[in-house]
Order: sequence, then C-alpha cells, then structure tokens
Amino acid sequence: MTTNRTFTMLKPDAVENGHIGGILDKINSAGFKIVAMKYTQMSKRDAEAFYAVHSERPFFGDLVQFMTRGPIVAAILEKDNAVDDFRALIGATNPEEAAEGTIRKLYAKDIGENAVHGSDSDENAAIEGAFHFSGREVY
Ligand code: FUP
Repeated sequence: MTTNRTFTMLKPDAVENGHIGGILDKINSAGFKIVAMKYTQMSKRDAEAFYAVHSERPFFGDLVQFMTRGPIVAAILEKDNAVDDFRALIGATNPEEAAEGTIRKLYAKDIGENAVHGSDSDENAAIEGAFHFSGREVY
C-alpha cells in the first residue's frame, strides 16, 4: 500500500544547534504539508521502543542516549510519494555520504547525530506517526 504521508523527527542535535527553522524551511520548500507537529522529549522507554529494530546493534545504547538527551520536534508530513521524497530530501544516514543540499549534508555532524529522522516505508510511517500522535492530533 502506498500512502502520501511520512513521519519525521528533528533530533536533539538539530534542536540544540538552532536548526528547527532551517530544516522546516527545507521541508516546506520541498512541498510537504505539515499535518501534525509537536515539541517533545522522548523518555528512555520511548526511544528503546521506537528503535526496537536496532536493539541488538552495537550503537543502540548511544542512540537511545542521544535521542533522549533533549527535546525533539516530531511531525507527520503529507505529499505525493512522501516516504521516498522525504528520504531523498534528508539524504543518506551518514552525512558524509549525503548528497549536496540534503538536510543531513547541511545540518548533521555524523552517522550517530544525524539531525533528522525519516520513515523508511509506508508501513513504518504509519506505525511511527501513531507512536507520537493520537488521531485527533493529526489534521
Ligand atoms: P535512517 O533510516 O537513515 O534513519 O537510518 P537507520 O534506520 O539505519 O538508523 C537509525 C539511526 O540509528 C540513525 F539515524 C543513527 C543510528 N545509527 C548509528 O548510530 N550508527 C549506525 O551505524 C547506523 C545507525
């Protein structure tokens, strides 16, 4: 099933470094409509659940530590082909490999602190959106 929605988080590094405005500008300029948004902080339990797929990976502890160290901006975005187009806009997981002009190329420090999350499938976009938002918070 293809949907026109994806889920994103502006991660703690992006928020700490004052990049919320710059990243939202890129998102808007690329034609995404924001249908849900909140400024929030993940608990350890939240981050462990959100990234459960990575629980056996060596970087899992650092990832949970990083994602809980400060506030994030969580959002659901709408656009045709949202998942793939947003992955293209943010660039590769490792900013050293990210294309020029992508959000990670512009704002990310390294593979661990990479500024922004984007869902990797329509199924995960729905799961991740529902993790952060109730139905009545989506417009
Ligand atoms: P992405 O889908 O691009 O967000 O990347 P992944 O789902 O593969 O990884 C999720 C997060 O785990 C990354 F954003 C950062 C962290 N990670 C590492 O810290 N090291 C790695 O080698 C891979 C991922």
